[in-house]
Amino acid sequence: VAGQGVLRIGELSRRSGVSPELLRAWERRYHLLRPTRSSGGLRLYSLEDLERVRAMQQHLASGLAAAEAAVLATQAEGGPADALRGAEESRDELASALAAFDEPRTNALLDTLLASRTLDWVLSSVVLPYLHELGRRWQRGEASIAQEHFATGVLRGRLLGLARDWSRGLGPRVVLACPPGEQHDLGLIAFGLALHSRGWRIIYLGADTPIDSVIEAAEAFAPTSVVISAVNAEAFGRISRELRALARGGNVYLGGGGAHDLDDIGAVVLGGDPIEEADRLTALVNENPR
Ligand code: B12
Repeated sequence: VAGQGVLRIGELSRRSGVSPELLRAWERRYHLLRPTRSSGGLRLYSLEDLERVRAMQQHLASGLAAAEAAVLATQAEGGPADALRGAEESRDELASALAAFDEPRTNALLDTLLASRTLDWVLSSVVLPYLHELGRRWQRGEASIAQEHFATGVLRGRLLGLARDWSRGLGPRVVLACPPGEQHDLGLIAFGLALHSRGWRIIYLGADTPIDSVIEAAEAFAPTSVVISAVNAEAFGRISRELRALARGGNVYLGGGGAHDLDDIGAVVLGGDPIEEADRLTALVNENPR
């Protein structure tokens, strides 16, 4: 149920990466949070509260003062029905603009969405579902290779635009890469963006990275985590020996469609979508800071 309290302050803090003290300050100063009370008088926060905290973090990261960021974070919200309609309409509009090779219309739509919604929402409600649907249409022969290449090119460019300076900050560092031969990096980019909005610093090596280069980066940057992603399990299989050695460090994670049946490697599989796994990795690291 929308607005219903389900999270205690500690859980809200873990999921957002914001300390309980700061959350309470935002609640007091800006009414950013609207907790309900449990029968025992405990404050309970809703998923909408979590959304507002994320919006606040994104506006702060883009350089706004806290008071301004709070105004935007509390305004951007629509009711749940609105949000649903917005998502479907936005996906349809994105699909039709891209199918028509209309880059300006695509960019204008994305500009509007990014100005009024959180990045998490735009990724998980519009861009990622659109890419899934594009993949299905492509497999059924309903989208041409030209349309698919055009669409993924435009979206990849936009996502990397949002990624500018994502290596900056003070949070935990993560190295992101696809294994040798793997070109599919859109999921990994979305994951990097979701992590960055949760405070992480991103060292992005991207598609088709030699495993030796991943190892070198892990040595050079001493990242909190290393995440490797592939659509195909064979891409992991080909480098299983090196991965197993790397995973002895205890901080290696595998994501994407190919991240299954990899028990012998000793890495943690991030089997969900990029946004929920960004939450999970953030929570794991907050529980066990290295
Ligand atoms: C876009 C695309 C391309 C683009 C990639 C652009 C880019 N920079 O990423 C280009 C044109 C380069 C391409 C090339 C090829 N592709 Co292609 N491609 C696709 C397509 C249409 C969409 C993939 C995508 O980005 N989806 C969006 C992501 C986010 O969704 P997802 O992959 O389903 O991932 C889910 C989860 O796994 C998770 N996730 C994904 N990544 C990550 C990362 C992390 C860290 C986490 C936590 C989670 C996570 O999130 C998603 C759920 O929300 C799919 C079709 C499909 N059905 O998926 C084919 C598809 C993946 N491609 C395929 C193939 C075969 C190829 C080619 C071999 C085609 C060819 N003959 O040239 C080449 C090979 C390239 C290579 N060597 O890697 C096959 C793969 C089959 C397989 N399992 O092996 C697919 C499934 C199409 C098909 N049915 O044939 N492709």
